[in-house]
Amino acid sequence: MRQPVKSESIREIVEHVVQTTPVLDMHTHLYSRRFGGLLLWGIDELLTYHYLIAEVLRVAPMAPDRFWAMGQPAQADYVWKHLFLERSPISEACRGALTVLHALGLDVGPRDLGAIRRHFAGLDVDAYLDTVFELSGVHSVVMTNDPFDPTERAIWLAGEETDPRFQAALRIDPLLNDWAQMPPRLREMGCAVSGDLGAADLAAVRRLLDEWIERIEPRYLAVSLPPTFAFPDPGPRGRLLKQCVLPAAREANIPFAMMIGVTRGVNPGHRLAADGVGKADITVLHRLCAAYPDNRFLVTLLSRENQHELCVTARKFPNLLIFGCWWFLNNPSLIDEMTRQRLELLGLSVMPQHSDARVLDQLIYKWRHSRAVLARVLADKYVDLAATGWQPTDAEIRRDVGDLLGGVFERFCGRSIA
Ligand code: HDL
Ligand code: ZN
Repeated sequence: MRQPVKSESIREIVEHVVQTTPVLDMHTHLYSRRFGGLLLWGIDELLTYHYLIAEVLRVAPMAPDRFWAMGQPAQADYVWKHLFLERSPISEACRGALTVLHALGLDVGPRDLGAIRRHFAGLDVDAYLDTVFELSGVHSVVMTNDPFDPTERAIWLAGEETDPRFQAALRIDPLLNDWAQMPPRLREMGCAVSGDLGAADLAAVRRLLDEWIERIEPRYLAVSLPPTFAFPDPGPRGRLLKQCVLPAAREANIPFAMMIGVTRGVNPGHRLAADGVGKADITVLHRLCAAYPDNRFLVTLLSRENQHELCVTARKFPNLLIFGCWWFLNNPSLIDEMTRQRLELLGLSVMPQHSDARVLDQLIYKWRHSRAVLARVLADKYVDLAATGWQPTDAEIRRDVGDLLGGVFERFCGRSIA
């Protein structure tokens, strides 16, 4: 007769496995070293993360334009003063910066930003890159690659990716969200379009997508979309999706990732921190997943109010994989709520989290904070399981956690996992 495993030991096993299983981080804004200055890292980038800029502009007396007119070190000083010294840094984004510093072995007790800056000034970025991947337990990240950005485009055209820790994703927001501005930008890329989106334009855009899929070998195509996203849609977005994007993804055998619910620029003066959130129409996913059964869709929705219906929709469509606690949802209270809901409705056929890291160092805090919540939720579920007499073995827990931290994504993308 197998001895029942005590719930405490289940919790210990789950905690250890979640903390030590390497992660594939399926959506970030990080760049490998070949992208030079596009890779952001260090204390001043951490402190001027747009999440913190939104928070400091709420509490400090400076007008946004004056804030933006300051240099980055002065902006970081301002954030440190108003969000860390003059009030306790208890928000998730503030705590995150401190988690990074603590993990690096720095004593934040003295609250000495000068000493922290001197530590970072002495770092070699290549060695620091290795340190961050090691401390965060991430084995590889998927970048957000924008071929419509001339700076990034030039780097892709100059050579190949050599760091296997960085995988590509082909991000096509300008194409789908700003067609009116695209013809001159496309012509600069050798994609001769008139703008009328007739057959010739659509064929040219399709060729461009195929060209960039071949060049960067993306894990998926991706776009962020407003809450008002509709499909079918007689406008440019609907026609480009139907005639170019979905066929290109299908023939390249890669998923299409839709990140829906962002209202861009609700307060333009906040610039990168200007975006808001809105509830999307879940029936769009019903129609897309049903109409394109040979396409695979990765979806994350930005509104908390969309989450339950998104789980139910995923139960209906095996070609839909939901992922992450995106942006304004990437907070312990909401990660807990969403992860419980997902495991209860979808079992292990979900990707609970991505980091969305924009600054390299953030991998450390975003994954430490998320692993803590995931371990707690998963342990509860295994304890519930054990109460039925079904004792989860160590090997089963390792298998499951490996799936949740990358394996499910790998299989969904059609790649066997090693
Ligand atoms: O569109 C996106 O991929 C978002 O993640 C935005 O980049 C956003 O600014 C962000 O960084 N959220 O975490
Ligand atoms: Zn993102």
